[in-house]
Amino acid sequence: MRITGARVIVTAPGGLNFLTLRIDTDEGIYGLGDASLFGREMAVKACLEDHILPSLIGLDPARIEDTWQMLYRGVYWRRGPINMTCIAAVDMALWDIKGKALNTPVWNLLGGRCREGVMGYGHASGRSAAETLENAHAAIESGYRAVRIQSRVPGIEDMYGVPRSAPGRDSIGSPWTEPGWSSAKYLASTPGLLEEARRQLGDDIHLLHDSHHRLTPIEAGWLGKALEGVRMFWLEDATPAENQASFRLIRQHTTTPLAVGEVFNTVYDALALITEQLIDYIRTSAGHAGGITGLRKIAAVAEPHNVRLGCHGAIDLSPITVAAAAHVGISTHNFAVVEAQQHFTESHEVIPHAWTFADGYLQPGDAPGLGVDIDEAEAARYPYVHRYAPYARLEDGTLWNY
Ligand code: KDG
Ligand code: MG
Repeated sequence: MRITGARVIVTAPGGLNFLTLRIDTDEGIYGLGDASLFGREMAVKACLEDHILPSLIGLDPARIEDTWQMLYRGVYWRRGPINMTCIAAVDMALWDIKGKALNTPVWNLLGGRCREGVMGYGHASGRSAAETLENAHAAIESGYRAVRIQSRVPGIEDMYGVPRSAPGRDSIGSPWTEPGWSSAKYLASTPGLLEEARRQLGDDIHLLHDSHHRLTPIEAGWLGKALEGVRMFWLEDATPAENQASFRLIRQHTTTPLAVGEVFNTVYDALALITEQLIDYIRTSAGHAGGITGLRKIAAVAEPHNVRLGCHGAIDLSPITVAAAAHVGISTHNFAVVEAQQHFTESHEVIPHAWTFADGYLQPGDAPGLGVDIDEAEAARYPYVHRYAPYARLEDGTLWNY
């Protein structure tokens, strides 16, 4: 079999941009991969179209590892979100082709099932603690066993992870600003929120929380310590991790489990975090960390260090990345959980899939390959939109981590 063509399909169902790579072969089998990268979509498209896709024509699609290494080692410029998202898309499409060619789901090629389902965590958020907890009860009633709890901090109008003050306000067109971040206010209210969540939701529900890079390492240590009585499943992205040593400081101060890595692209971004056991969960997704092959390399390093995978799965990652997480998750021993934020209805219509999510668990399905497709007529109904994450600023106007 040979690769005969490859192209990128851009669509924004529900207003979120998805880039889908389709690789065609001379045997009529095609594979799909997710190349979505929120806020930098067109850079990925250009990198694929101008630099990567021409080099794939004529290659044997069965040589997944060799192609991965060609695109990683072979190009001299390694790592980085744009490059690794491109590699991810190619890699997923090649696994999809291999599964279809062998008429078996990708999870079967990865070693077969090692669990009955992949636990997914839902989101519960609100502009008050009461609203957040009401939504958490609803998430549990809908079947979730694990829930991420985020509530607006009193005194901060707009912040990550909670409904906005003015629903019409959006990040379409140009970046917008979320002013007034205060770590002091956040630290004053967050332990109480999670204590109340534990009290109301009981001991059987896994509780998660995302600090979204807002804290300094010592503040993160304080928060982790304050949350110890809650027995969190994890505290996510407590501080930025470019400097992996930051997590040594947090670890010295708390036994609250730590998760990080949705912005990481390779195992090297997390090597010290994993080998020194500074974290408990690595959050890299197939979509942003070199595909199924990239994720497997991370899982292999993490396993002997008791670090488990807890993949990023926000709705700006397409249902194809969810499929990859389902196939890796069902077949990888140290896979713990996947973020299972529910996609818009339009996203499911544009990218139909064999995976299902019910009673808190993701199932990859039995379709050959990744079990995903793209309806190009539907996709064409949702043209690309310029869209960005907001800029966070402190109360004095200083730019802060988003
Ligand atoms: O594009 C960035 C989002 O996917 C990210 O901000 C969401 O932090 C996030 C999460 O945990 O889902
Ligand atoms: Mg996050």
